[in-house]
Amino acid sequence: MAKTALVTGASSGIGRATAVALAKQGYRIIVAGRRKERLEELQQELGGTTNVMPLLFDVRDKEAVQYAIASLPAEWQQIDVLVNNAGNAHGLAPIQEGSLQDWDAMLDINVKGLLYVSHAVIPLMQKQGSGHIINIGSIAGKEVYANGNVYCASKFAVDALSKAMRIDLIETGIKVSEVNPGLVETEFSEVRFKGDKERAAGVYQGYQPLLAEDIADLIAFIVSRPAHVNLAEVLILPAAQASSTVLNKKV
Ligand code: NDP
Ligand code: 8X3
Repeated sequence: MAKTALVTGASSGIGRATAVALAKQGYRIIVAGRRKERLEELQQELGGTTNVMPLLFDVRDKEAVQYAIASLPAEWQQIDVLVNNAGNAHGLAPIQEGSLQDWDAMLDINVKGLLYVSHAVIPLMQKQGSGHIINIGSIAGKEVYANGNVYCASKFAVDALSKAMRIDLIETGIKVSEVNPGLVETEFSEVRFKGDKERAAGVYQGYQPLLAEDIADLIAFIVSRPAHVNLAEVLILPAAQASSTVLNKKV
């Protein structure tokens, strides 16, 4: 039977590209997100390649997460790969000017959402004695930058949780990897700047940012290693980026 991957945040950016890359590797894919039409469109697109199951839930809603995973047909409950990708930055402001709503969104989605999905999927992986969890962290979880405060904190939490999961799950047969991208051109900045497309586009001008497909290729590589190998943590940057704040931008 084909292996199954569950990708959260599959309606856009890195998650969408990851679903496509894993489908090409022969995985059946559970594509999760809130935007139904986007997920159904992806299901159509991949229909000729593999079986795709759209799964609608908001990762902030623990009951909805639990219910969605529990209601999967039995043959889809053997989840071999979980890509904990759903997440975003909301706002970019000094801590003294931060919005409580933005802070709640980032901590609830990026940290608690990742925990809720993991809590629902880990027992299924434990039952089968194998699995691979890929958490999408960020360079923002390695280095804090000006005005990044709570987004950075949420990604530092993903870093801590990835290390902690690797330790706690060591005897279960479940591998845990963490992928930490630098600047990737997706809808990320549009969400961060609340729909301001011009400001968002400016983030990626003057250099070649990473593409969502670059991260997807890496994830496909990580899950295709032999059983005894775990690429535990990878930092992946555009060639023009040296750190969170050092960017060779020609504008
Ligand atoms: P996008 O905005 O393109 O995609 C974000 C995805 O997350 C969407 O599919 C969205 O789906 C989903 N999502 C957001 N909120 C929720 C929610 N409450 N419940 C369920 N799903 C949700 O951004 P990226 O692809 O860039 O981001 C993916 C991950 O990569 C994030 O964790 C981000 O922090 C991380 N990252 C991004 C970088 C970048 O430069 N772009 C760099 C480093 C890390 P929907 O709206 O349909 O629910
Ligand atoms: C996304 C990359 O540098 O915008 O995590 O925080 S950055």
